[in-house]
Amino acid sequence: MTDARIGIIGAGAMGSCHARLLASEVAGARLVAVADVDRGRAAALADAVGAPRVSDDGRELIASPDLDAVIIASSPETHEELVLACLDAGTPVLCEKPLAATAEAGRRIFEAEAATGAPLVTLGFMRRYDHGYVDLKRRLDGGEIGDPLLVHCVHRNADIPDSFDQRLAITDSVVHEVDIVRWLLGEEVAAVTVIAGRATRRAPAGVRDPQVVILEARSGVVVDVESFLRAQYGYDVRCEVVGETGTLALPVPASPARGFQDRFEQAYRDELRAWVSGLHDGTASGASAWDGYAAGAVTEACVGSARTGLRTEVQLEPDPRRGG
Ligand code: ISE
Repeated sequence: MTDARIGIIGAGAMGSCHARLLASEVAGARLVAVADVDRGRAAALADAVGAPRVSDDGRELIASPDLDAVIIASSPETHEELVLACLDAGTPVLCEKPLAATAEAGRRIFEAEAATGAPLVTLGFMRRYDHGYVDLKRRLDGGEIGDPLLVHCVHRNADIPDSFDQRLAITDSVVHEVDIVRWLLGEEVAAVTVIAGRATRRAPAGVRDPQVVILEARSGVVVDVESFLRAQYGYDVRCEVVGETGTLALPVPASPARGFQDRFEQAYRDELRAWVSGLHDGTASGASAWDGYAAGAVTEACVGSARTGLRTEVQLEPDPRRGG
């Protein structure tokens, strides 16, 4: 196959990150169109990376005949409609998280994809490509510490925009731990509890910052996630798995990263490379539509628990591919 022709919807931070990586660091793909509701922003990005076409309408981009695949990096409430349009067109799509605004919408996408008979949807959970996490999973799966018992996670951002609300704190940020823990442990989350204590003076109005999210996996493994959105000193992501006979942890860098694009640049690049290579050989890699739906069901339970203060069970439909 010649270069896969890619269109990007959303010319904000993540759309630009993907566009730049595609243009300079990913072989086998060519960016041919950029769409954004703000046409000027789409044009500026298209210009910067040499993409020939610009649109202010994501659906128009998906309908164009000269595309092999689409990246969706527009705002979360647009994801369901756009992913479904890609599925209608039979076009592979890499969608930034969340898969959809609600778990129910995620389920609809999963079902629509199953009806096409092809794994067309990939979710942008880039941490699955981070060398530290990949190594941790390899060693865990290799039995190095026996069965996992506990997982301790830390997810600190130096800062987040004032527009962040309590829901986004979970669905935009903690969702990464939800996915990576499901992936590391190879099992679903059964119940969650969200606890907020003393808030930083800098917490945006209405946001519980920092907070601790407890995830209980079906096997009984307990995961604690510290989410701190305005930690100020830098971007810091940690993970330690405690097993029967030892522990495994992500390497801790000598100094904290500036932000997530800096910390996870290698992961974003490898995620795109794997996706593009899958476009060529017809295989799927990375997080699937099911993973997007399952993560959405867990974050929905977290948002509920943060509101009620109660331990909340995750409402996840049985996975038809595994019978449960
Ligand atoms: C952002 O959207 C991300 O995906 C980052 O990885 C995360 O650290 C940040 O909290 C989110 O807002």
